Amino acid sequence: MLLDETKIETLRRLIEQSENVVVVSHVNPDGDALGSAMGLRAALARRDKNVTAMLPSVYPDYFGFLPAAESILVDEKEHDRCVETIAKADLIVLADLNQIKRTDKLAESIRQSAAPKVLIDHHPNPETEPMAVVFSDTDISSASELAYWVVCQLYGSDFINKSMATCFYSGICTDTGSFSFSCNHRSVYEAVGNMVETGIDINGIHDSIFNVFSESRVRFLGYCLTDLLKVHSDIRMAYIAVSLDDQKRFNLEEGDMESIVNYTLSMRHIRIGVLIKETPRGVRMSFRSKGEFDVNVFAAKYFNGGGHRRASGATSPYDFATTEAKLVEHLYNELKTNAQ
Ligand SMILES: [Mn+2]
Repeated sequence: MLLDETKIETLRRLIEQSENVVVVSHVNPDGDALGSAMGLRAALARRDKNVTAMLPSVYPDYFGFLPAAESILVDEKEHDRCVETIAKADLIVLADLNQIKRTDKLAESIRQSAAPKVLIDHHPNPETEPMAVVFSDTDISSASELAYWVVCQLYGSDFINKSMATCFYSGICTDTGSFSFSCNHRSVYEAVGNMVETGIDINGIHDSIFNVFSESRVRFLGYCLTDLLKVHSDIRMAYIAVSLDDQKRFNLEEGDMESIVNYTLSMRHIRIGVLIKETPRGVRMSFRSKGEFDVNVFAAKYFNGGGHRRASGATSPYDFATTEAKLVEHLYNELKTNAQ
């Protein structure tokens, strides 16, 4: 993959002129948030930068296997330290996010900082105004893949070591659902092919990310599918709504619900799947589509959400019960003309 050489040269100069770099990703970080941020962190560290990886909120425990994961600064745990680190930064790299507001409570410090800002992302409508350089590609598998290609073009593929590749690969395999969507491009396999040559442990990475459930998490899945799953075959939609009480009953941990929405799409006739999750900070929604229905447009129109065409999310403006009712009502309104 060849990126715009002018942008690469600008980024190269910004990196060479900088000393203290902050790499930050989005709130409720997923594998791609961690993979892209930590891979870039490793690359900048190898360029002898004083680099700090930062996240607005805690990440799932099982990503602790990523190289240098223990060094990540988490804003919801150490807000003052994060603010101080941003204030000292002379370069800020934003990975896997399209809008600064996705850094939640870090957004204000980031906006106030005079440091040049670099965006590396694959979501639609990137915020360009305060950025010195923007690398944005909505067709690419993941921010991690894009970050990989940026580093490759900056310093050559030999510069990529096992630590960087472990991070980038983790982001790619999570954001593509283990290479089942958003990966219909040669570039992602080329990138992975190069990463394999650094000696990464593909088997081990998949084990660390996907085979990490507790017994109660597996039983919770059974409960979701047996008791909570609602199927609306006439509009080819299915959803699961999980209350806080349900989560307490099964002792769920951070990240335990990430992949549950995907089960809704595993039914042959279902085209749209939704997970509604009650949290102490509001009602979270995850949308998935395997048809022509753009869930990011729907999420934005009715629930202040956004994301990708086939995978998007929102924090609902309504309470738990109302969110469920509104979801069904709005989907019927949008889809009734196509109902079969
Ligand atoms: Mn991503």
